[in-house]
Amino acid sequence: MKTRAAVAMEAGKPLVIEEVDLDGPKAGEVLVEIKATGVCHTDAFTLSGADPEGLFPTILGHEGAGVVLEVGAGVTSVQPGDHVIPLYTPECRQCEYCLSGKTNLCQAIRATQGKGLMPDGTSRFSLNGRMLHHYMGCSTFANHTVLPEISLAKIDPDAPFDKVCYVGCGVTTGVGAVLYTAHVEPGANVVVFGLGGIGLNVIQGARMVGADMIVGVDINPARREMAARFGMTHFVNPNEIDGDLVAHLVELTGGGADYSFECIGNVNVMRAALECCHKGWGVSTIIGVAGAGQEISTRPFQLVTGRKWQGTAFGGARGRTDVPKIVDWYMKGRIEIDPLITHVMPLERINDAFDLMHEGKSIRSVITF
Ligand code: NAD
Ligand code: DAO
Ligand code: ZN
Repeated sequence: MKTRAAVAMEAGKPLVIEEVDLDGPKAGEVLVEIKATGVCHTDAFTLSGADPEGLFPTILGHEGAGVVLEVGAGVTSVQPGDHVIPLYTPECRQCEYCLSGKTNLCQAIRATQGKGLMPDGTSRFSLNGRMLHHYMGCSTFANHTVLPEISLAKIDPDAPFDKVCYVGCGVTTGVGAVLYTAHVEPGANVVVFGLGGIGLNVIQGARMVGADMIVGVDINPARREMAARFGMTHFVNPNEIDGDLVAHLVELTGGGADYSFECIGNVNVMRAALECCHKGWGVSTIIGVAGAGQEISTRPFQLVTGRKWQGTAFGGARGRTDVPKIVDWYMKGRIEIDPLITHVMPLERINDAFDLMHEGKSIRSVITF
């Protein structure tokens, strides 16, 4: 079939809207009509050429929602008409990683997904006879895409596509980091570095579990209002305080954070996030993705004295199990999404969504088909 897609022909160039060819689903695969997709920093990171694993030409996008149109042989967990969210972290429920119960990093299709291919080692997309790579196993910047069955979460059919597409990455990453990775408990004090599309979801996750003090740290004062709406109790702009940021945060929290989250991708901030944690028990979770080749450092005594450093991918969420629950939380009003979607536009304007992101003017832009 033919479908409309925004194609990244090469790094550093704007996306081009094309009618591309899409082969139907093979065994274990599903054809999905994408109804809406968010535009995330990770798409921009890959498009910029800074992603060492970036492959071109490709169809980017990993934060979508849509409807199942057709299933390949052997598919049992979804059927035509089901509403779904594509998962860049699949959940096969059979691999060593899934069965461990200790991680959400299913490895069932890791090797081929990392090469921009379907599990059989081929691509379903092409343009004028030239193969196009899949992206993060999703390629949601296309009106139609093909995914493995294990990469689809079936969701409430009443959930609005143009809102819950954000659960495909940002919401789950932020809220999940609080619930599934850090296991923040009621009454805890929490410090969140970076109040963008991820950090604001960490804030609302912390509010949802009943955290006491929720401190937001950002150099952009414009982020203060939205963060307060999502549950932030104290705001710190590193450019407006006297002296050392870590000392300031330790004093503000009465000894240090029980939990801190780095939601920027800055290795210097990652260090501050660890070191503002409480001696003896503070846990710092890295969410931000740092540039290729960058390294983190601290004095080992920070760890010897009881602080813990960890990271999280997709908020530690097991996609097929947890994503439908997060959509239900939205439908029941336990979490908010609508105010975070600051811009909605058609596929033809997708390059504007990247511009708004780079200018810091959007939290999330959503493309509707
Ligand atoms: P964003 O640009 O929307 O937000 C970043 C925020 O950090 C902005 O508000 C900015 O003003 C602030 N900031 C920048 N430098 C700062 C500094 N030195 N001190 C304090 N604040 C500073 O980005 P986002 O979409 O929220 O993504 C955040 C990070 O999370 C990115 O690195 C992204 O790649 C990563 N990410 C990780 C996962 C995962 O699974 N681990 C998933 C999605 C995104
Ligand atoms: O299993 O080795 C692996 C890779 C898992 C990739 C997880 C993605 C990490 C977060 C990147 C940003 C996502 C938008
Ligand atoms: Zn698995």
